[in-house]
Amino acid sequence: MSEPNKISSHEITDPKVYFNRRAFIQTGILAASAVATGLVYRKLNHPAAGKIKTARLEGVISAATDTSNGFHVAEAQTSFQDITHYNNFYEFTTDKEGVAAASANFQTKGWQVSVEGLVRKPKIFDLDDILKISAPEERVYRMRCVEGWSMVIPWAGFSLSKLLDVVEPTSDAKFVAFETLLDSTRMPGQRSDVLNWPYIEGLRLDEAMHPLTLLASGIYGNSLPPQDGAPIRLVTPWKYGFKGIKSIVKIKLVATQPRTTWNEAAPNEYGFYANVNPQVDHPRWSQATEQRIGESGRRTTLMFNGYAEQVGHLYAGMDLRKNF
Ligand SMILES: Nc1nc2c(c(=O)[nH]1)N[C@H]1C(S)=C(S)[C@@H](COP(=O)(O)O)O[C@H]1N2
Ligand SMILES: [Mo]
Repeated sequence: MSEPNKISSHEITDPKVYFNRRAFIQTGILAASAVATGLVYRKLNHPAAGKIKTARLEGVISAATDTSNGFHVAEAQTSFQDITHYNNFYEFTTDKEGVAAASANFQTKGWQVSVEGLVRKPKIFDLDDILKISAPEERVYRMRCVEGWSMVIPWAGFSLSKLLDVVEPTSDAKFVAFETLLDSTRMPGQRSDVLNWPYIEGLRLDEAMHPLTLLASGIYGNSLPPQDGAPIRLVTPWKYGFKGIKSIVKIKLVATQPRTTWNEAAPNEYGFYANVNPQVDHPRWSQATEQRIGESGRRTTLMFNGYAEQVGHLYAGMDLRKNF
C-alpha cells in the first residue's frame, strides 16, 4: 500500500504536462481507455454550456497546506472548466458534457434540507441556516469516479459532523441516509427511468462523522454550480464518486443500512461501501488505474484513493472484497 500523504515529487503534476483538453483528446490517449472504462468524450468541442451561475462565497477559510489530515492534496487541481463540464448528474442527462447546459437554469431559491430520523433535535433547515453552522473551508480532495476517471477538486464546505452534532443523533442511529430533490419539472432527467428516483445514498454513522466527509457548497471559492450539485452536496473523497450525492434535500439518521440508488440499479457492480480499492475490480473493468482529467497516461489508483492513513481504521477487520 502506498503512503498517501507523503507525496513524492514525481506524483505532483508538472503544469506543463497539463494539456488543454482539446489537445489532449487529439492525442487519442483517451480513446484507448474509453471502451474499457466507459469514459467517452462524445465531442471535440464543448456544447453550449449556458451561463454558469456561481457567486463568490464569503469567508472561505483557505486550505491548510499541511497534507497530514488529508484536507489538502498537493497535486495539480483540475481546471474549473473541466470540473464544470464533465459531470455525472443523471437528473439532468446521462451525457457528461451535456449536464452543464441541461442544468444551467436549475432554481435553488428557497432550498431546504430536512435533517430527521433518530435525532433529538430534528429540523427543517433553510439553506442559509446550514451554511451558518460553520465557515466554509477549502478542502482540496482527490476524486475518483467508478468509471475510471479522476480529478483534484478544491471544494468549499465543512465537515458533515458539524451539522449532525446540531441535531444530536440518538444512540440508536447507526447509518445516515441522504436524498436528492425529486422534481421532474426542475430535473427533467427524472422523466427517464435510467435510475430509480429520487437518487439516494448512505453512509455508516462513523463514516458520516469522519472529518474528511464534507458537506460542500462551493468549488474554487465560488458557490456550487448546478452541474456539481447546487446548492449542497456530499463529498467522501476515499469513496467512488457516486457516494457524493448532489442537491440534497433530506438527511435521515437510521438504525439499519439504507438502500442506495446505484446498489439497487446493479447490486453486483456497486456496493454500499464504494471504497476506492484498486484490488477489487468492477465486474466489467479493472479499477487498478485511473485517467486524471487533464493529464496524459494513466495513474495507479491508490487504496482508499490515497486516504488510507485517515480512514483505514474504519474498515479494520472487514473483508473488503465482500464489503465493496
Ligand atoms: N443526485 C445525484 N448525485 C450524484 C450523481 C447523480 O447522477 N445524481 N452522480 C454521482 C457520480 S457517479 C459522480 S462521479 C459524482 C460527480 O460529481 P461532479 O459532477 O461534481 O464531478 O456525482 C455523484 N452524485
Ligand atoms: Mo461516478
